[in-house]
This record gives sequence, structure tokens and C-alpha cells, in this order.
Amino acid sequence: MIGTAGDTIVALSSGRVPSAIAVIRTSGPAATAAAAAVAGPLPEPRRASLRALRDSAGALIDRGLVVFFPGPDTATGEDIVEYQCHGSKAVVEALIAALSAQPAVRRAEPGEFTRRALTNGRIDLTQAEGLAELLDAENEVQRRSALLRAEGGLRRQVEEWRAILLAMSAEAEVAIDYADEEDGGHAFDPADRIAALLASIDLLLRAPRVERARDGVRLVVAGPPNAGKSSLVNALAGEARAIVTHIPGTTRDLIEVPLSIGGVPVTLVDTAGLRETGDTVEAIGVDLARGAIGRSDLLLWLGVGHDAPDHPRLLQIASKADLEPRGDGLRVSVVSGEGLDEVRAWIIDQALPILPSSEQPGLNAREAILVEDCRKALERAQRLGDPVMLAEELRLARASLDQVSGHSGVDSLLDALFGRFCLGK
Ligand SMILES: Nc1nc2c(ncn2[C@@H]2O[C@H](COP(=O)(O)OP(=O)(O)O)[C@@H](O)[C@H]2O)c(=O)[nH]1
Ligand SMILES: [Mg+2]
Repeated sequence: MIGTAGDTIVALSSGRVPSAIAVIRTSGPAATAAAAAVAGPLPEPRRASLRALRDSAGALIDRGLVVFFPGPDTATGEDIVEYQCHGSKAVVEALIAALSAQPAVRRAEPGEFTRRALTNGRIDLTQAEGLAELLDAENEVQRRSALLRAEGGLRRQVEEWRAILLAMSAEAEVAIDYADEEDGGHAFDPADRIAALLASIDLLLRAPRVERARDGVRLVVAGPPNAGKSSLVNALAGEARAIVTHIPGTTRDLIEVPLSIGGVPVTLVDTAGLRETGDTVEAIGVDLARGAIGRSDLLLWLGVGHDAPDHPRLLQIASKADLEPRGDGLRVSVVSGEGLDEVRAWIIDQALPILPSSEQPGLNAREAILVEDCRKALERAQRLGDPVMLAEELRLARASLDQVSGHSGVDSLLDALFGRFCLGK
């Protein structure tokens, strides 16, 4: 494990050089002494000051802004000094070299700043993971869900449950201590509180998972051959992604097109037309199409209503509305554009409830397993009358939550998580 307290770390925290401006951060007890050596007198806390930045021989490296954030009220919980200089490779390298040449200063490992924030209790593991998600965010749903977690949305929820569990455990201990006494004045009956806790846990377990924000919803376009499926996929994608011809059986493979529709991440899937066919390749395509329909979140169906697959979120579309006088469902034409806005609005409307929201924090796969463990312990506790056994289940429930927050049993996970971060974060 890296990040032993004591040394001071330095890294480029802004993006890839060359850039207009680069931000270099130092964090740790020697950050201020290093700043004095490289940039002269320390500026007032949280005030940007222009300074000459010099190497150990006193030669000018660059002139830049220096900001001092005194610990412990900082991102890492330590003293931080930040340097904003010209973003060339040479300036950045020379400044980092000058800083890391100072006593007790070394270059940071990827994610080490955030790791210190975690070690020093500035954030918990759900927030560190939220930050990792925020740094990876490529769409609005992801950004909002990640921000909610980074800001402590899940942390507060978990801490609230933990406090309730801790209070019940304390009462269980009292009940155990007084179990042999005659008066029975220490009856311990947490059934109602456990039921309330389970209800709140179930709400979180049922909320859309974090990973959903990244992968988006799978929207499959299906129907008989020549119905206009590939044309609709191209119209929604805004470019020709799938081959369109008048020949039935043109599309054989699944064609996946990642898109953002009104900020909602969607994987649009074009499929082979469903029909009985003697063509071996097309028959494989039809099987793939049926599989894709089964795994889809949303389905645009371009066939007649009574052939529609059983699906909870299906939109019946009457395609080629410019040609056909009428058909089943929403009239859509890729030629006139009729109905396309309605299709987009339907997609957004159906997708939002299955994606993480900006109000209710979601769980990631790791957290979901642990919260499920907590839930199972509480369910067992609910059936127990003996305070000794009850106390043990409550302890197990709490231990699972402690792993969610990163307070225990997660060392190997931390190495994996922080390895994902960019250098300087
Ligand atoms: N007039 C008109 N023709 C369409 C429309 N959509 C598709 N077509 C035509 O119908 C034929 C089959 O379209 P295609 O998208 O390949 O159907 P698929 O087999 O379901 O993928 C092609 O000749 C398209 O140009 C539409 O909205 N209006
Ligand atoms: Mg097609």
C-alpha cells in the first residue's frame, strides 16, 4: 500500500500537456517548505499570488500563480500548495523536478491525492468511487449520478443506517447483560426498527445501478423484413449506420449504435427482419434478433400488432407513413420526418426511470453485493428472539455497511480503484 503519511507528493493535476495552463499540486507536511524554496514567501491562504518559480540553482523556470490551502480543511486533509504555470512539457517537467528535489517530496502515484482524502476521512469510499465515475463521465446521466455520489449522497444514507444499527446493537448488549434478571425490565424488541430499515434498504437496492448510467439503455428495433427498421435506425442516429435496400433480408448482423438522445445514453440495435428463412446466414441473424429482443430495455416494433413480442416497454410503430394510408401504432416516416420527435420523446420518457437519477443515489455492483449481505443479516435478525444471536446478526449487517464505506476489509480494492485514477488526482 502506498501513500504512507509523512511524505509530500507532487503531480501534474490538469490534463495532458501541452496546454495553455498546467496545474501542479503538492500535498503533505513539506508542501509549504517546498513552496518557500521554489516560489519564495508563502502567499496568504486561498489567495492566488504571482511568483517567480525557480530551480535549486535559483534559475527561473517560469512565472506562475501559487495558491496555498492550509490543512486539514483541504481536499486531501493535508497542506496543499498549487502551482499554475504555462502548460508546456518542459515547464511542467522542470517544476515537478524542482519540487520533487525538495526534502521529503516525491512524485505521486495515480489516484494518490484522492487516496489521501480517503485515508484522512475527507471522503469515504462511495465518494471516491463517485469521483472516479465523474472523471469517466461521458454523458449527462452519468455526470449527475456520479456527482450525487461524489458529494456524499450514498455516504449519508449508509451512515444513517449504520447509526441505527449501532444503537440497536448497544441495546442488544444491555439486554444480554440483564438477560438473567427477574424483572425483565430490559426487553429488547427491535422488530419495527428492523422492518423500517429493510424497507429503506430495499428502496436503494431497487434503484437503478450506477453502471446503467455508463452503458445506457438498450433500444432494439425489430419487425418483419423490409419494414424500414434500418432506415429508422439511421434516422435516429443521424447518419447511415445500417445498410438500407429494398431487398428483404439485407440486415443480418446486429448493428449497435451508441447515441445520446436528449442527454440519455442509448445503445440503438438494428436487427434482421423476423421471418422463416432457408438462408443459413439470415437464419442466424433472425436468432440473434430474437435474443436481442429478449435482452432489450426498450423495443420499437415495426410489425403488425398481433405479431408483437411480449415486452414491457414496447412502442408500436406504423412505418413508411408517407406511403401507407394507415397501420398499427405511431405513424413514422423517415422520408417526411413525421413521428420521429414522438419516437425520441417516448425513448427519453421510458429510459429515465431505468437510469440512475440525480435525486436517489445508485449502488455500483460492489456496493449492491454488500448491501444485499446487510439485508440478509437483517432478515435473519428479524426471525430471532435471542438477544445474543440477534446482536451477532446486527454486527454482521454493520460490517457489510463498513465495507461499503471503505472503513474495513477493502485494501486490495483500494489499489484497484486508485490505479484507475489519472495521475495527479
Ligand atoms: N417511402 C418510404 N420508404 C421507406 C421508409 N422507410 C424505409 N423505406 C424503404 O423501405 C425499404 C426497406 O427499408 P429498410 O430500412 O432496409 O428496411 P428493413 O429491412 O426493415 O431494415 C427501403 O427501400 C427503404 O428506402 C419510409 O419512411 N418511407
Ligand atoms: Mg434492415
